[in-house]
Amino acid sequence: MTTDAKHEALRLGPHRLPLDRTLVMGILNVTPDSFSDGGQHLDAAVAVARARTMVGEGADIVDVGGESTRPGAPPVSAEEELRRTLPVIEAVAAELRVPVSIDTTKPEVARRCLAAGAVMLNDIQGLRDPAMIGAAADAGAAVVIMHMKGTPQTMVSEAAYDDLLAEVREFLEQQAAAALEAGAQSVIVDPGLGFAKTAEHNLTILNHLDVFTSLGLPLLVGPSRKSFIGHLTGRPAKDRVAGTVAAVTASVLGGADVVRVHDVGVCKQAVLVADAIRRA
Ligand code: HH2
Repeated sequence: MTTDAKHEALRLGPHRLPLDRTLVMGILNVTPDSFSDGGQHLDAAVAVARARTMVGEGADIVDVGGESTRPGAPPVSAEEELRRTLPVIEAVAAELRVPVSIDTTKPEVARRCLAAGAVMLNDIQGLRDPAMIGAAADAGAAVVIMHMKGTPQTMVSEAAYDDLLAEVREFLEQQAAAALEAGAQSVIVDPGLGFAKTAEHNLTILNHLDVFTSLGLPLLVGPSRKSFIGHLTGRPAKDRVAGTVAAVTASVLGGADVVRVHDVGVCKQAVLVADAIRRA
């Protein structure tokens, strides 16, 4: 893959999002046990209302997830994940003008959600399952390739690297090449803050985002409310908004094209300012 390929816009099904500014992806967890907002949007009507609010606050993409990926989270069946996410995806895609993303590692969930109106596949396993590449390519969807090692059950013990930045970059480069070859529409890479990473690893990544922008692909960064912010501030997950704003600002200044956040309103403000500084 070339390291200086141009990416002027994300193509997500019928949507085209120009990348002349940093985009905000709003997180919509339809789960009982997500680490910071579990149980808040389990009811489909509540979830759709939350999506409406996020779009009103400036979300460019809504990312729907039906399985928590926090360390040690119990796996959920495809059936249960679909029961949680499908009605929300159908309703949000029908009502709101923004592209909808499905955050899943399961090909069956990916295929059904992409058929129901999602136009982006966000895979925290980085398309390690080849069937995920097929699901995205067949649907003409965009994909987010995130780096992690192991699974949410094992990842804490796998947070060890000989060369963190080089290893994460190499994984993203390989997986992106496979996805592009298979015909995925837009391919976005994400170093996976908090996934098989210590607090120090996350800070190193945030301070060296140029290692990933040099891949020449759109870059997504997801620091929102994560434990490295708690590690630095001593604050619980629900009280990490200011720390998240700092990490979002660093992400934008470091070259992120998309930031994935829970607190869309405040983060949008930070993105608008940081983005203007970056491009001044
Ligand atoms: N982080 C989480 C989930 N999905 N996807 C991408 N691409 N990047 C991320 O950093 C990322 C992600 C974890 O956050 P959250 O969805 O709030 O928590 P949970 O997995 O507990 O639902």
